[in-house]
Amino acid sequence: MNTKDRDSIPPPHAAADWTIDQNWAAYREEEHQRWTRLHERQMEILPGRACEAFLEGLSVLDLHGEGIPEFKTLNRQLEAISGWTIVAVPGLIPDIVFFEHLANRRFPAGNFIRSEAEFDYIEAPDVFHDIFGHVPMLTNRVFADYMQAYGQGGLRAQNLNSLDALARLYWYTVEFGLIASANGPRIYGAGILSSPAESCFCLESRSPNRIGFDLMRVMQTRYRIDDFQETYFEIQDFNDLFEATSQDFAPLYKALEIAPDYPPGQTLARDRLIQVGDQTYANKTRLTLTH
Ligand code: HBI
Ligand code: FE
Repeated sequence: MNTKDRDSIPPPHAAADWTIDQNWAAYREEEHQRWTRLHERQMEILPGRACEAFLEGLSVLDLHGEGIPEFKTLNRQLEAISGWTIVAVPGLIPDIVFFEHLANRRFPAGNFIRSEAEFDYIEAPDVFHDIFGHVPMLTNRVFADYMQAYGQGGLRAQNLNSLDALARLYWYTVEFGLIASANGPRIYGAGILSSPAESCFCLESRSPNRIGFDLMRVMQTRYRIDDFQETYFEIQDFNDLFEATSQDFAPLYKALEIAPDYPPGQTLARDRLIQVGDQTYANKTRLTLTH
C-alpha cells in the first residue's frame, strides 16, 4: 500500500484530518449503476465464500440497495451497532491520520468510485472497496474492537520498521484475511471481498499457501501489492485478532529488528500449514516488488 508520506498536507477541500464531505448528490447515474453492477457481481460469488459476519453485516446495514450508499444513512445503523462511523476521505491518507481515525472508531472511506476502465481492478481504495469490502465487518463487535486496537497500536508505533510490521498485519488480516469455519475457510479480508477473481482464487486454487495466523510470522512476511497473495493467513475466530493486538508490541518490535523477513510464498517448518501451495500462479506472474 503506497500510502501518503508522513508530512503530506490535506487537499484544499479537506479538513486537517483529511475528511471531506461525501457529496452524495454529486454522483452521476452511471456511477450509481457501476456500484450496483460491482455489488451484483460480488453477490453471485460471495455466498459460500465470505464469512457469516460479513454476510450478516451486509444485510443488517441493508447494503443491498441500488447505487452508492449515503454514508450518513449507513452511519445511523453502524453507530448504533458498534459505535463506528464512516468518514469520507479523498483517497489514501497518511498512516498517522489513518490510525487516528481508527483509534476513534472512525473508518476513512474513499468517496470516489473507480472508472469503467478500472472496473476489474483498482489499486487505490475506492468507495466500493471501502464500503462494500470493509464496512460490513465493522458490525461484528470483536472485529470492530480489533480495528480500534489496531489504530491505537498504530499511534504508538514510533519508527518506520514498526509501521512496516503493522502494515503487514493489516494487509494479512483486514485486507486479505481468512477465517476457519465448520465448512472450511471463509473470507473476511476486504481486499478479497471486493475482488471477484481473488474471492475464488484464495479458497479454490492450489497455488497459494494457507497458514494458521501467527502474529510474529505475519509481521515478518512481505506481501504482494498488485497481484493475488502467495500466502493467506487463517484465524480460528476474531478473538485471535483482538487478543493478538491486546499485548504490548514493544518487545515484538525489538525482536523484529533482528528477525528475518520472509518472501510472500515461503513456508516454514514451524508454520501451522493448512495448504502448502504449489505457487504455479505466482511463478507465472512474479514481476512485482513486495513490501
Ligand atoms: N488510507 N484511506 C486510506 N485507506 C487505507 O486503507 C489506508 C490509508 N492509509 C494508510 C494505510 N491504509 C496503511 O498503511 C495501513 O497499514 C495503515
Ligand atoms: Fe482496504
